[in-house]
Amino acid sequence: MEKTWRWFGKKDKITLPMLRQTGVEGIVTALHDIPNGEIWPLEAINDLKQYIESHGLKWSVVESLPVSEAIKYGSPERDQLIENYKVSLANLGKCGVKTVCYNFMPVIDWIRTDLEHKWADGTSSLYYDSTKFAYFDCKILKREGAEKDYTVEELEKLSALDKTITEAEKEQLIDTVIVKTQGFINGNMKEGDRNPVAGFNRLLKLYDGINRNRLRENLRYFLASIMPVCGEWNINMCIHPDDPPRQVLGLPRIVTGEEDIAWLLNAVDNPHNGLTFCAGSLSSGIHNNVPDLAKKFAGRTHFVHLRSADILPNGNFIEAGHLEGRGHLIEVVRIFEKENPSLPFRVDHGRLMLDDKDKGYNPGYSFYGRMFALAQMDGVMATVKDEISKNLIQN
Ligand code: DNO
Repeated sequence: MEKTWRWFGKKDKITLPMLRQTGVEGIVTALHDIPNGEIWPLEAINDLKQYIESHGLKWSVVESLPVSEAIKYGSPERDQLIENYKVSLANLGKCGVKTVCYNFMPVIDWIRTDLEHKWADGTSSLYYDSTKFAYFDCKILKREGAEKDYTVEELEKLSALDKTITEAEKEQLIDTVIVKTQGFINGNMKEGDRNPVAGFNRLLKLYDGINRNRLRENLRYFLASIMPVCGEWNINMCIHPDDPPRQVLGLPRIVTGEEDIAWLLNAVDNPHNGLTFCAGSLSSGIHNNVPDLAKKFAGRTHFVHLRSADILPNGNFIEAGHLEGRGHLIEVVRIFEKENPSLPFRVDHGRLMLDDKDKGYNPGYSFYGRMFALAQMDGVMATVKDEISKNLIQN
């Protein structure tokens, strides 16, 4: 598979010359300065593409061309926003950038409650603590009726936390869930927002009355509208699974596992409607067997995220090492190398290690940690290629 790396543009402290030294072949990026819903101009796409190429790399994947909330909840402005999206796609197609990752998660993208969960060796990983998240929902957002989404046991743990949590810890939880994880990825939230909780609650309100079926229909509508442009420019759309893959904060999530993925690929049965196979997101759902899903959906996968999670007995999950956990990445690499060796993959989320923290990289997007994981995956890939050349892999 093609080795790619998520790079946040010219402002990223991890530069393209640094990436060249790690053996990266392709870049995954976006026009991060353009607000959600606005057209990506041809010149801006071309500029960035040339900049990447001037460093001996190529722009392999767009992650993400964000889908505006109005398209997700389906208000009348959606048609204009979809028209804009189509123009951006055509502009990308004209520039030869043909793989586009996006997601259809309402309001909030990936969810973590701790950015620096320590391992004994001094490195740290991202972490999801279900009690802290329930606390965020019931006591910080104070979402109406939230308590009914939790079990008695979960509510007891939440009350216990309420007795010990400090104001500073509350602030940190808000900063982690709303600002730090979303800010650099999802145009809804920005660093420096004065009152993130109020802004977040305003966004949640927009989804009153939107259930799973409505959200599915809105996704179908969006995909059916853009497919002709994707066909004309040979663009592969690849939806990112929900992270974690379950309903949260009373919001429906519709890319959580096998049944959802099968639904979405059939709902718009066009090879340009495909999947970002994020082994990490899928592995944080206890219902998912990641290698099985890879086998089932390899033919419609256009982009792969290699990372892995472990679910703990108390329901929390931690980002495991890339050779560990429920992602079973060795097996996943075997499946994709056989099915489509030209697929781009990126290692996703590395640990914080060495002086990653001092450099102030984005959560999960460390340099040394990701480079370490890339080396691991590179080794796996070389082994798998060798197995394939010797016909050692059985179907
Ligand atoms: C988190 C990422 C996601 C993903 C977007 C794709 O690190 O995997 O934020 O990039 O959801 O649209």
